[in-house]
Amino acid sequence: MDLRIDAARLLSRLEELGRVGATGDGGCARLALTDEDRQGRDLVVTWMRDLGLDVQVDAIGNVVALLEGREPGPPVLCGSHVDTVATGGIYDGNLGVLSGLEVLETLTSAGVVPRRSMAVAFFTDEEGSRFAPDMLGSLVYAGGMTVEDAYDLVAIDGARLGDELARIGYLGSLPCPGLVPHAYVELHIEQGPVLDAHHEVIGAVTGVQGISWQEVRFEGQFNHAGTTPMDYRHDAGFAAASVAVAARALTRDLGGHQVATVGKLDLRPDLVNVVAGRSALTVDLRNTDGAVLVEAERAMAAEIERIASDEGVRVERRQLARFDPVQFDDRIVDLVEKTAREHGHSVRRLPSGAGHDAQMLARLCPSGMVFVPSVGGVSHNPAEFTDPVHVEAGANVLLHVLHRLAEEDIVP
Ligand code: HGY
Ligand code: MN
Ligand code: MN
Repeated sequence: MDLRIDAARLLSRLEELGRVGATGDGGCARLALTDEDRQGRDLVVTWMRDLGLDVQVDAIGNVVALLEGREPGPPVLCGSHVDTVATGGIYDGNLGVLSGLEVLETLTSAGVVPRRSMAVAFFTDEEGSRFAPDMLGSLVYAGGMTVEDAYDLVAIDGARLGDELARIGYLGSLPCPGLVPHAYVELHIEQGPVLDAHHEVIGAVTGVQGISWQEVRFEGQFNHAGTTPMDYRHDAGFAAASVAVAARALTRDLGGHQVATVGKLDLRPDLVNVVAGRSALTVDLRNTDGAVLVEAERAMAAEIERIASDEGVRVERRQLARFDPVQFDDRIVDLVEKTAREHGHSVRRLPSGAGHDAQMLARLCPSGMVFVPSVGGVSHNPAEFTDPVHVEAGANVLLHVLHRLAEEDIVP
């Protein structure tokens, strides 16, 4: 049967969900567990319920919507996330959730009852921007963190995760860790430049690079910007800026896939004529090679200590997230590549530079991802864009990969 998704329906839902938390520049902001996140969740749950899916919420707010299969047993699961960063586009995460919903709607409309149950999920706080670490909901789903520990996480705005989950009405009853799926496949935009630069349509994602997030706090001495001679200063602002420069230099020294980002930087009192007595910043280090990532962390720690000592400021570091590189299941990667080719699409194998819920599901079951191109490699930016033709291609590849997994005989 030549099943094909309804591209117009999918694209229209992407636009509609993108209007929730709209930032007025084509993007949207739905930080985890904010009112905007709740509105986005509610809209997607309404679509899930309208389709007649069995919708359940677990103890960390993950939502799983199930289409019953002909036979009992663990479902084939797909999904992603609907929370966004503050400068979010309309595709990051949303594409995977809405395409999964579209797959189930396509099967239902065609009167197809899959052999195995199939389900689409959205996971809580994938971005980790408000509550670190990222991929939090899928981490708890996979048993990588207890629900109790997750509830006590504190946001960058001071809120407690458990309180926010209850406040938005998504403190569910389904226990965590969650049900082990038969397999998990996630459709996502690449968020990088590779497919777009090579004019390829589908990415058969081989894995996810390692991620290390830390918060660095310096404490020096508030002082007068005019009267304090330079050799009297203990400038926490200079120390913070020096870490950003050192992080960039580290990527040049290590080369290869090493990336480093200082995304948050806060000076106190943040006034033009006061030497900053306190500063706080985040350092995001990533590498596809686990050993090099460890080397990057070691070198960064040494540089931070040197900077603090040279400036005569105190320093404290706190790990916010730490995930080793993940390799996806060869069988799933092969299936994505094969299915893409059968549909006449150019396809490339590549690792993911971004973190994804799939890297947590890979702890439980055979998992993989389908990428579609991000124009110009731009993401976490309102200008994030994927050609509608590629959206349709990715969702159709997802449909056929999931359906094959639902019908296959072998139990991995
Ligand atoms: O940070 C990431 O890679 C993802 O967007 N959470
Ligand atoms: Mn994402
Ligand atoms: Mn993201």
